[in-house]
Amino acid sequence: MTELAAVKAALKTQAVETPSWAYGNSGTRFKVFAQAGVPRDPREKLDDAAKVHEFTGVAPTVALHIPWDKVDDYAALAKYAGERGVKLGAINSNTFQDDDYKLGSICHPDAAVRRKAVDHLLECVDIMDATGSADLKLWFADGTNYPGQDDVRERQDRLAEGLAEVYARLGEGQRMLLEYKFFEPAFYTTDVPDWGTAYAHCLKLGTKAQVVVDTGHHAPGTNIEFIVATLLREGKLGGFDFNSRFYADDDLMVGAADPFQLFRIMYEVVRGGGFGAESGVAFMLDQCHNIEAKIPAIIRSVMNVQEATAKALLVDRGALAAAQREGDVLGANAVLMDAYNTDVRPLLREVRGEMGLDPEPLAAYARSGWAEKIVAERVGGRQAGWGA
Ligand code: LRH
Ligand code: MN
Ligand code: MN
Repeated sequence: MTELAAVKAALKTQAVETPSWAYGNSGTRFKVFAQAGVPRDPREKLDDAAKVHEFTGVAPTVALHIPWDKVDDYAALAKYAGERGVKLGAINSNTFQDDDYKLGSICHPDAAVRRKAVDHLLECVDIMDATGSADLKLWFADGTNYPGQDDVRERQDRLAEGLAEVYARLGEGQRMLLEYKFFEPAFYTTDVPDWGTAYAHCLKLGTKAQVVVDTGHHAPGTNIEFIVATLLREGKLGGFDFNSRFYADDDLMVGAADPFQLFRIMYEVVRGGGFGAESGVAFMLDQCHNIEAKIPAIIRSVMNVQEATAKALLVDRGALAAAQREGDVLGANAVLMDAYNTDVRPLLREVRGEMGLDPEPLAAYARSGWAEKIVAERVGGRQAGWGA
């Protein structure tokens, strides 16, 4: 195989998971601008996700958020997805929207609230059994707002205890992916604020516990690709929640704010053996499309990930290693920048053609009439999450 053929073959195996909540209405705490035609239930979210996969060919799974995607029969929901050519992916837990969670969930000072939170996580594993999902994605809004509010160390003990109970419930082939976030909604301490804390808990738990890097969950200026390289080296990178940010957890389209950062991350992924199904690294989007059309925005996001991946795969690793060995600072940098500055759009058009797809997913989606159909048929779309 020529090198280009190998790059194309790798791109055809790419899988980007889209989040059910990105298909619903969303907004800021100031206003949700409702869009016509948004899904009214989990099945309609899957219908839309199936369209993203149909036109991109690389978005075969859909993440659920419980209880936002609560249904009576999860096996039936998985079957419904399969009939549309997609599968259910990670099950995302939700321990942040009940009044009981004001002081936290799994780290709450009251054992009864901790019990409720852990029971929810166990229920999520039951759902994984029914859907065939491999990953339980955990994000905790737990933290404190004021110094002295709670015992920070004890909160870590409570976290470890709750996680251990859920870990013990995981079945064969199931994993727990722990997401960190440096602040929000808590403003003084957060119980899982960074990759180090997540890593320490996952290391204690065992091989089925891994860390998720949500690209929007770091302080400005954080070198995310270094974190990626380190976690991969330690065998603890479970996956990504991709999105982009200018300020905080903006949840904008991945690759929109800083495509160069996305490239640098994907280069470390490729370099560290994190690309490809056997690596176990899950590539998921975690975004909200507050003002832009949702399905095209998700298609665009998937394409942005593809472009960054193609550039990362095009890095001349041999030339880079040689320049690095020689201490050729500018030469090494130039090898990386050459790949980044390559226009990979023609290559991706070819890849899509070879996959039997339209080379231009956005144009093909626009021509398909799906947007008009859902606006006509779906009246009363709901907000992502709360009540959806
Ligand atoms: C938290 C988060 C987490 C949630 C999702 C809706 O900010 O990134 O992944 O589950 O947003
Ligand atoms: Mn996330
Ligand atoms: Mn987030």
